[in-house]
Amino acid sequence: MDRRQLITRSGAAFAALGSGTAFGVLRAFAADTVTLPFENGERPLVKYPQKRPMIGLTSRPPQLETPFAVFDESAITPNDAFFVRYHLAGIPYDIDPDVFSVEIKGKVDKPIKLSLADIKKMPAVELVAVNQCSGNSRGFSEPRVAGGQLANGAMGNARWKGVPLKAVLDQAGVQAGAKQVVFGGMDGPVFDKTPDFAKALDIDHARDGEVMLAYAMNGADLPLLNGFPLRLIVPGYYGTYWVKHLNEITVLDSVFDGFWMKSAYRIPDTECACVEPGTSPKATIPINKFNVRSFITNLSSGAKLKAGPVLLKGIAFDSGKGIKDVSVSTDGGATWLASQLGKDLGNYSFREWQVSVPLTAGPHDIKVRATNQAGQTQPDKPLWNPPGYMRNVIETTSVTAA
Ligand SMILES: Nc1nc2c(c(=O)[nH]1)N[C@H]1C(S)=C(S)[C@@H](COP(=O)(O)O)O[C@H]1N2
Ligand SMILES: [Mo]
Repeated sequence: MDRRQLITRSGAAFAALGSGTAFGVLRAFAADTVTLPFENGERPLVKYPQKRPMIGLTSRPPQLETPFAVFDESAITPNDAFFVRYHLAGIPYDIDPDVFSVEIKGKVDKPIKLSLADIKKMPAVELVAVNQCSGNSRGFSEPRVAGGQLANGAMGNARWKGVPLKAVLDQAGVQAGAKQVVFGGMDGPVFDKTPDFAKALDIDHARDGEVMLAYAMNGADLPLLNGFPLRLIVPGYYGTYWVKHLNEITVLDSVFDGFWMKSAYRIPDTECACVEPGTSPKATIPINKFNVRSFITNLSSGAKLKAGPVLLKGIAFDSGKGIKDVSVSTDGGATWLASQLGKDLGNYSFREWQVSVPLTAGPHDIKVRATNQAGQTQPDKPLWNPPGYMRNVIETTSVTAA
């Protein structure tokens, strides 16, 4: 099968998703369910083209969470297990990569349209980086908040290949006075009145050489549901900026005031991006960089273990300062033991860690806490904000050894 046939085929599979019957059949295959550890946490395991069974949050549009066990398999999240987040139901299921182009316009000397082939001819760059949804772990918010009730699977780490956004902007020639760059994708609203999804970055950020237009992920084309054939990669920033099916780049001489910047994806304008639980912030700013997080991946709460040495392993990440230390506690946080960090895949990547701890007989609250090169770490108590963004409390895994 050549590439064209393959695309057409997967296009057909996706087109079928749009029709009631085929969709019903697919749903009927979702025999298995999982229960996430919060109220109303029952979820079907659903199967989409190019994906293994994933935790289904919504079906129109598809929103899929990665089963957490995947994070124990490797520091790189496989394409078929990478989470999926969409806002609008009009997803471009049938994209022809030979016809696709991205337009660069607005405050530029020379508006241009680049085909995928044009982009692939440019010098390529590669970067391993975590993509995490702002609302990852939102389901644990207390008091509970509106929005997708996600556990910890709305994140993933991949090796992205593409071209620097800067190189593309330079081709068009950004004019003096440019303030922001707006990114639009091919998906859109269907019947709903929700405004089209568009995100903006400040011009200096857009030209930092790190923000990238990616056409490949872990050595393969992007899966359709992860933005085929081209998406934005904004290292260290929440996934909301990582616009998929990217076909419009507009340079503005003003601050973009679209709904998804002005009204949505905003955090309290406070040091912790948090407010007193249940209250509203006085002022808000657009969500931006990741805070520090760490997880144990090889044990889950409720596990029964043999007393004696137990190997703990997991992952940590931050916004790109780099992980300096990951420590664990087996006594609920009274004492901490440093772990050994695994292979360094770059500052924007998941960093693996592991450590053997002696577990005495009885119950243990095992905690993990990461610190980055800037000295930033994780809070003991969850920080709260109304949209349930940026959860990064020190995670606790409760096990019993006998
Ligand atoms: N075109 C488009 N791009 C998008 C979105 C979207 O709805 N449409 N959602 C954003 C959000 S909020 C997240 S968290 C990431 C998720 O990327 P993924 O679906 O590849 O995991 O895509 C971002 N890019
Ligand atoms: Mo997101």
